[in-house]
Amino acid sequence: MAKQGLPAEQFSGFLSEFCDKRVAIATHDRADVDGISAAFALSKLFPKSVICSNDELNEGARMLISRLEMDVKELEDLKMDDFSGLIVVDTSAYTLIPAAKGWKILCIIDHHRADGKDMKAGLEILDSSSPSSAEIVANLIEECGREKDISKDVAFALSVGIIADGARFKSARTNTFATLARMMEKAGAKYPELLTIAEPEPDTDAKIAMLKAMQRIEYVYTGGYMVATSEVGSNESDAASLIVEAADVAFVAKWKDKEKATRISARARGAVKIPLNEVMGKVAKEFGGAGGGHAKAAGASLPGVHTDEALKKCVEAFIIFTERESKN
Ligand SMILES: [Mn+2]
Repeated sequence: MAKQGLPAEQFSGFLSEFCDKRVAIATHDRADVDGISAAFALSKLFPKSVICSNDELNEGARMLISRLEMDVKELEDLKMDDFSGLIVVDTSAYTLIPAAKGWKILCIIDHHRADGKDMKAGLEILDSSSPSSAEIVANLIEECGREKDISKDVAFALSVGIIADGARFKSARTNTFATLARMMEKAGAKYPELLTIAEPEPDTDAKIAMLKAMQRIEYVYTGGYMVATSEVGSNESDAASLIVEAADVAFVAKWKDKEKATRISARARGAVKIPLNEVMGKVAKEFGGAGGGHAKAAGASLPGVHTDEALKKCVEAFIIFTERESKN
């Protein structure tokens, strides 16, 4: 049953109930620094906890884990019966963390929009106005009076998470800067140092993927927006972020041979009024896939659909939204 009260009060109650218990703390597959830093910070409040992720990590997450010598296990390798349950951070959708199926979900902390949400927990702290899960977790720990548990390392991790997930502060609010300043102070770290992990140098393959994405761009001007599409073999989200520096909206597709599905990464500039998470949700629904995310950064996984058809559908769905928007 959903608990009443302010998030920090609810979380305090949750802490006193579970701090002695063995809990697993997991983030989504293809973990990023936001998810990993939030899980790492929470793990300090639950001394018997285990941090989990699958081994497909992004580069920043890999760097953060090794720098702070985190012990990260595969959720699949844990014996469910040894634990009281699972805390999930930075997602609330089983499609992004399939290994969570069957687990008792004790708590969800997430900043994604609720479209793709199909997980339920006794305690759910969801704030889609927060640019990162790291910001939510930093504030929760402070508000429950557990600041002492924000060690130098935890503050370092949370700083990196806040910097990494906010699209270079495009989605920041006053609290983002205030929280980041407090965390950086505690971490004693300089911004350039944090940035090397928050935005790691792309490797050669990533650079090639991004350049190829630019060569393959097609674009259409519709509903007042410049909409670009492209296709890559990897780094689709990096490519989408890059393309949207010039276009208003970018849809970048990648065919995933293993899953026999097209993965779409969608990005929009700040002024775009169409929420891409809804566009992705609509496209995913048509193909029986999963889609969602944020208004300006969203994604979808479309089983059995080839990249060109998937991209065509993304643009069509986007146009439908612009037509609706112009009627309002
Ligand atoms: Mn996040």
